[in-house]
Amino acid sequence: MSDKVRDKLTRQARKDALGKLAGWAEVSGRDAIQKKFVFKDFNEAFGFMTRAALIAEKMDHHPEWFNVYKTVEVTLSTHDAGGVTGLDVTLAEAMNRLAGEVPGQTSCCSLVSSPSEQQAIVA
Ligand code: H2B
Repeated sequence: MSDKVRDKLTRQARKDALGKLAGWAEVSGRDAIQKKFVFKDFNEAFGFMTRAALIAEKMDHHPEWFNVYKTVEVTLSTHDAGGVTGLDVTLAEAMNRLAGEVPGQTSCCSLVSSPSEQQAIVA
């Protein structure tokens, strides 16, 4: 069964999605997107990772990430699809919300768990 959120985005769809994702950029030489989050201190960085991990696990979609002190470098790609899909865009949006980078939104999201319509919903 085809599951649209797990379908690889076209180059144009990826570009359009990135236009709405503050701070995210394409990875050169790889079909993936990345962002470097910089927090106030380690406590905030690790708190972000903990909250993001819970969302990732609910989505069954997991980030590649690297933490040093207050920075978290995140790379998102759907390994099963070999590139960026709707799942990566949804997780990137959720991470931006968690990091407080979407104005007017302090809380994060609940997840619709039906696989065909997995998406973050602002709480
Ligand atoms: N995370 C990411 N980023 N890409 C995947 O393809 C992926 C995943 N696949 N998390 C999931 C787990 C898959 O291995 C399990 C079996 O659903």
